[in-house]
Amino acid sequence: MTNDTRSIVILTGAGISAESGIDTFRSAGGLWEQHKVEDVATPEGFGRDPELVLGFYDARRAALASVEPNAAHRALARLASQYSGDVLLVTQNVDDLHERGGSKQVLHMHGELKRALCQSCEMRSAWDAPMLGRPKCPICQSPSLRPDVVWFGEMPYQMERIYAALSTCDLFVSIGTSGAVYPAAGFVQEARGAGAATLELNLEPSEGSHFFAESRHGRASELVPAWVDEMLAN
Ligand code: BV8
Repeated sequence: MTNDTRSIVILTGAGISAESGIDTFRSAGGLWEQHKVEDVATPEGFGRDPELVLGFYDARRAALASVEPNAAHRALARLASQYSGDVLLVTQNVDDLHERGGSKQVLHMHGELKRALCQSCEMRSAWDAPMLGRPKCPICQSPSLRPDVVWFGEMPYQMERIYAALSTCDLFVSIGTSGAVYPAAGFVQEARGAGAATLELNLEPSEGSHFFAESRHGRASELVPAWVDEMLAN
């Protein structure tokens, strides 16, 4: 890597998909207002009432067909394809809007609505249909599918790869997340501790705003394209 290229780690949250029409978790009327977290996003909740949880994720998966990526998703795809340095896009989101916005490599640390995890063979597969009605696992045929989504108390995916990138990146950018959930909320401290510059792009100051060297507040569909233009102009 030449001196002027930089490695960037980007973390996105529900706020980047808000203008596409996907509810965030903590805004008024958001996902968690309609359901208690412990009922729909924990293994215990799934054990207590699997139909409630399968229905909750079926509805969110089906809703993907009626939303589109927005300018923020598209701008991040443009950055990754045109930027001279490395760009690692990590998302907490389980929607597919980064991919549909043109991003080629997306690290879904909390899994994806359009993937299924089989509790019998523990294999993961692409999945776009309802899970209510207990469809068969495409690999082992047992009716034991659950959403391939990381619930509270479960280990997020690819954490070693994320921490390795945070320890060497020059810039960490957090977009559209409240900084309420760990370990994602701790990434800014990891990056800062390793000497990276840190930037928050969010509608309002997040819970971790004070950890960022710079914060810009506004809508992602405006802030992100403007930031990408800046990065590509340099
Ligand atoms: C784990 C997938 C360990 C499911 C999700 C104390 C310290 C450290 C940890 C803990 C702790 N107490 C408890 C824990 C553990 C827990 C945790 O952090 N709890 C919190 C509540 C304190 N964490 C976990 O359990 C994690 N696992 O720690 O494992 C372990 C160790 C060993 C072995 C096994 C395990 C797993 C957490 C993952 C949970 N899954 N999602 C699903 O999607 O249904 S969490 C979910 O909420 C999201 O994925 C995301 O991660 C999180 C936060 O949501 P956001 O994306 O930030 O959305 P939010 O609505 O909160 O905010 C939106 C933001 O956007 C706002 O700031 C808003 O202002 C902004 N915005 C809105 N509109 C716009 C906008 N910005 C720009 N433009 C706009 N238009």
